[in-house]
Parts: sequence; structure tokens; C-alpha cells
Amino acid sequence: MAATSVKEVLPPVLDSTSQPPPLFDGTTRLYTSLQCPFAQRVWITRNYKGLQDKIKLVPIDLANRPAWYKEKVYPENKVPSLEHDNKIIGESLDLVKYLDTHFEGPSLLPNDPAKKEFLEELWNYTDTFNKTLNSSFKGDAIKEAGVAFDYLESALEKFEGPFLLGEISLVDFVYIPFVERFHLFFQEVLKYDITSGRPKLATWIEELNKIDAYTQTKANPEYVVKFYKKRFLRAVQMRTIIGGGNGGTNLGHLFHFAVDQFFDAGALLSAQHISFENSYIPENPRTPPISYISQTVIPFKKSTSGPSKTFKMITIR
Ligand SMILES: N[C@@H](CCC(=O)N[C@@H](CS)C(=O)NCC(=O)O)C(=O)O
Repeated sequence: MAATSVKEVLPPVLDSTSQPPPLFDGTTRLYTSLQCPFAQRVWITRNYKGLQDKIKLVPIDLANRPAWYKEKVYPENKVPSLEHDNKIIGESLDLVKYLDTHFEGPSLLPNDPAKKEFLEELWNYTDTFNKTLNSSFKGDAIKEAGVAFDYLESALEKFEGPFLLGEISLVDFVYIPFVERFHLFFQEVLKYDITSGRPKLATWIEELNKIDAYTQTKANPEYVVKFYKKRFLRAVQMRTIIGGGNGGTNLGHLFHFAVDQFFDAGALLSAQHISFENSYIPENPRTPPISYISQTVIPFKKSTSGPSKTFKMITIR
């Protein structure tokens, strides 16, 4: 295995104030972001093949991107991209294959025809996998994301060995950055372990975590949770309030859950409050409108027929 045990010292992250590297001077460069799961696919591949000296990392601050990146390097203005042989190549799925075929190091594509065929299937599922996870928070996140994790669980049953094709291959590197992030996020936000009831998935993650080429690329967990909360939490909260229950006890329960989610969101939602208007404290909480994100904090009360309940409104600051 080409993994190294020495932690690579990462070059400085370039932002809008940084000069470009001397472009097209024969150096092979991987333009990346240390937080980007797509770029991470290529970074792991580079490490696993032992190409640390051959392919220089150029981390970019995506939030404060240098103008020269779009103008002179990659008009798509995304990461990852690879500067190699006087050209720029993008798209992580193409890049991992490019690295495997154009550079030395252990081959990460299978020879066995059955594995080749399955690799294609897994490859084609990556977009659906990510879309399923990304949209899961609009509904019952555990159930909806569960479809994607179950897919991996049964894929892992297909061949002998802990990895998706039995032995390690590019397809493991293609999936793990996304699994890593959602594993963390589900645990943190929903207190749900995606590996529970999925023993193959648990072993797969465990085995990958023994590989230095991967562990060196893992995203900062605090950043991941914060970033994903910002991206997904409002969906959780909307879904929770609008999505079910018949008032009464249920409503109280749902409401508390929603408030918890707001607390979780911390500073990201710090200036926002939520309130319900009395008239819509619903028999049927699915009925819009529920006033959402308001500056007024009101105690609210189930004012419709049936037992009256008062729920405490909580101010989030
Ligand atoms: N399909 C691309 C997606 C790459 C991508 O979306 N990268 C994000 C960072 S994780 C990016 O550069 N976003 C900047 C932007 O869209 O402006 C790939 O697989 O390489």
C-alpha cells in the first residue's frame, strides 16, 4: 500500500489576495478545497497512489476565491481541477480515473469483469446517492437517507472483503467523502448512527479509517457540522413544524423538537425567531400559513376547540 504515515504539511490556502502559482510551468497541480467532498475524492486517490511529490496541492478559499482561478485556470470556477501536461481537467469522477491511468502507483480499477460491471453500477449511482442524501432533510431524513445507505450496505455484501469491490478501488474513494459528512451530521443533529443495523457499512468505514491516504484528507468535523446545519437545518425545522401531528400533545411535541433544532443551529440562526400565530395553532398543522421566522416572540396557545394547551415560546438569540 502506498500510504504514508507522515502527516503531510499542507500549503497555505489561496484567496483573493493571493498571487497565482506560475501556471503551466510543467508542475502538476491539484486545485482543491480542504472542505470539498468532490475534491477529496481526488486527493485520496493522489495520496493512495503515493503521488504526493508528483502532484502539488493548491488549496483555494472558495468563499473568497482568487479571480485568476476562473480567468486563468478553470473557467468553471469549481474545485477540483488538475493542471497536467499543459491542460486543465475537471470533474472529480473523471479525475480519479485520470490519475489512475496517467500516473504510477497501485492500480485502483478492477480487472475482474464482474467487478468492472459492478463498478459501473456504483459509479452511475453516485449522483443519485448524493441527491438522496441532500434532499433527505426535506422529509423524514432517517428514512429517506436510509435508502441510500441501504444501497451501500447491500453493495458491500456482493464481494468478499470489506470494500465495495472486495478489494479497495476508486469507488471507495468516490463515496467515502459524502458518507463521512453525513455520518457525522446525522449523529450530531439527529443523534442517529447511520451504521446501526448496517454492519457492512460500519466495517467499511472502519477499514477506510485505517488508511492514511484517506484519514489525512478528512474534513474538519466542526466545519462540516456547521456548514451542513446552515445548509439543511431550516429544512428540518420546516418539515417538523408543518409535517404532521394533529395538534394537542403531538403539536407540543413537534414544536419542542423544532425548537431544539433551532438551538442546534446556534449562531447561524441567531438573529431569527419563530412564532406561530394564534389563529393558526392548528387542528391540522399541515394547513398553511404558519408564520415562520418572525421577530415577535409570543406565547402560543391552542385556541381551537378541544383541550386548551399553552406551549412556551422560546426566544432564540
Ligand atoms: N461535479 C463536480 C462538482 C464540484 C463542485 O461542486 N465543487 C464545489 C465545492 S465542493 C465548488 O467548487 N463550488 C464552487 C461553485 O460552485 O461556485 C465534480 O465532481 O468535480
